[in-house]
Amino acid sequence: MENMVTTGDNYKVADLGRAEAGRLRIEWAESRMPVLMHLGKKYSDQKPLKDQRIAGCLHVTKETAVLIKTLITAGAEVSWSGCNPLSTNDEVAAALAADGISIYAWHGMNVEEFYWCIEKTLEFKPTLTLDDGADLIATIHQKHPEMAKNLLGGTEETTTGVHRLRALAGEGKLLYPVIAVNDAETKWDFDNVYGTGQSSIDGILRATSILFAGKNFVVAGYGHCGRGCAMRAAGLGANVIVTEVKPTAALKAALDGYRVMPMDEAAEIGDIFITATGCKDVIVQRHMEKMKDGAVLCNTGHYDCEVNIKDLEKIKVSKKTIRPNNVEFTLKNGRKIFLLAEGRLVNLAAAEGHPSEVMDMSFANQFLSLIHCAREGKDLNNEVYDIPEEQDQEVGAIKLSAMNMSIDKLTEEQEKYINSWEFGT
Ligand code: 9W4
Repeated sequence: MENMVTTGDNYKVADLGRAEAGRLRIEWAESRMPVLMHLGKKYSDQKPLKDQRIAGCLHVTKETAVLIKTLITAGAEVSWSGCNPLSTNDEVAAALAADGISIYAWHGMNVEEFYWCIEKTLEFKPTLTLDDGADLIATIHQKHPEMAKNLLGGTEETTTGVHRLRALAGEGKLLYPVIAVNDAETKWDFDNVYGTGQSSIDGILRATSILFAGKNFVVAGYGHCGRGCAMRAAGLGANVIVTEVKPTAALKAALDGYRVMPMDEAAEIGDIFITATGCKDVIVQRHMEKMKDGAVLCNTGHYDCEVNIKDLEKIKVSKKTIRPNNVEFTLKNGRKIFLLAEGRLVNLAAAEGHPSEVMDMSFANQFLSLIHCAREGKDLNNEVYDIPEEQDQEVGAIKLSAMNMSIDKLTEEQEKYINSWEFGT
């Protein structure tokens, strides 16, 4: 189907008429993102991003809109594209375009259109870049290397993007400095546990509205995402079972109070299954055939291959969609299994991803890193830099203060004690 789009001088979005609804979404996110709002206020006079042109390639969501507006408050000009054709919220994109912000993003665009949008954002010759997945930086390196001379620095939001950039830097081919926002403690440690944890449960509830209390909730994989899901499901009264392949991870699950067993055993007793491993074929035919009638399957790991959907298709006699993101498979053995969000990430497809409060910290790191590049970029090398510890602690401190919580401070004597080799036991 041909995409319906509205085009202007500096934007291309699905439908400008949806701007008002987008404004309400953005307003809501603003009320939940105190760190960014604080930083915006702090830098609104000083305008450390004055004369900076930022090209961004990042999911067009209500939270990203708050980041964009904060960058503008700090003096920047921006031009934006979405980093995933399915993650753009068309209402939010319309609100940004209606406010005169340069944005090229609409839900469901094809690959050609995706790269066209990136090219459009490069037309205004950026001095800084912001990436999620490194597609913007890759485009600059492959198609417009001459632009690097104007670029003071860039930032990268995700693990995958940071991997790509470290590989580029490893070959000595990175053309300008980049800061790995992903590796900030206030990003990855909170996104994965609290963000994915809550939003995955949210996705399951939106797609099913089932009661968690008293159910056997099986989590495959006890990394940060698995731990977040287990913690929140337990909070709702579910009996959590963890399956693992790594002894130390399994041990952590056991000592956190959960039952640990192989998937072959868990398959027989689970009511709800969620995969969070990053690996494929975690739930396959032999597991599905053992499952109880009414079992719910979903995934919050990397891809849609953790639950082997081909196997489920193979052993079904019929299937029907019973509500959004919930498909009932009737198996040859007469039992029914419910697959959520087609095995894709249930927290993104059936819910809204990380809550705004969590994105607040990731995006505060983006904001501060771009200011750092604007100020220091000329003196940085063409390397991938980590977020400095002080920045992590600054973001954490602002968040705590917004939550009305104070903490203790080391005395000089305590400081000396913990930093000295002289005091032994
Ligand atoms: N969103 C996404 C991706 C695929 C996808 C077919 C209907 C990631 C991080 C943030 O990837 C993201 N596929 C969908 S919906 C959908 C959504 N389908 C597939 O069937 C639905 C994505 C970062 N983030 C948050 O987590 C919260 N605010 C943010 O900015 C956003 C989106």
